[in-house]
Amino acid sequence: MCIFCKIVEKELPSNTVLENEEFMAFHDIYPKAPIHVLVIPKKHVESFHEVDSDTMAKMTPFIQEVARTLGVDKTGYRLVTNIGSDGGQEVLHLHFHLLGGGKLRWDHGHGDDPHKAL
Ligand code: DGP
Repeated sequence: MCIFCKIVEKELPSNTVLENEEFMAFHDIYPKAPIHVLVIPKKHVESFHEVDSDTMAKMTPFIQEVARTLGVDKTGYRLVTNIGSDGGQEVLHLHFHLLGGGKLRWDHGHGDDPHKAL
């Protein structure tokens, strides 16, 4: 069972923000922003590339509700999902990183050179 499935099953603890029958949102253990929450479907889906459109259609309002719960819906936030090896995905269970709590940097320190992203 993957680490996020264990969180869903409460075999591992998590600092949960919001949960319903199908989705869960909890604070990232290694936050990269003042607010860094992971939003996942409870059923195991490896990544965004495998998710079906019905799940995504239901996940969208859930993520919006998470943003409202965190109080970032008016100020803004960033939603990121890493996919596969080149995308930097470490946990192979679909998750959206919801980042916020202040004005986030976007240049990642590499200015205008796209190759410096590698
Ligand atoms: P990614 O690299 O996109 O697969 O991001 C995985 C994230 O999951 C990373 O930011 C750290 C977080 N993470 C890993 N293990 C745990 C855990 O056991 N609990 C929580 N809350 N977050 C975890």
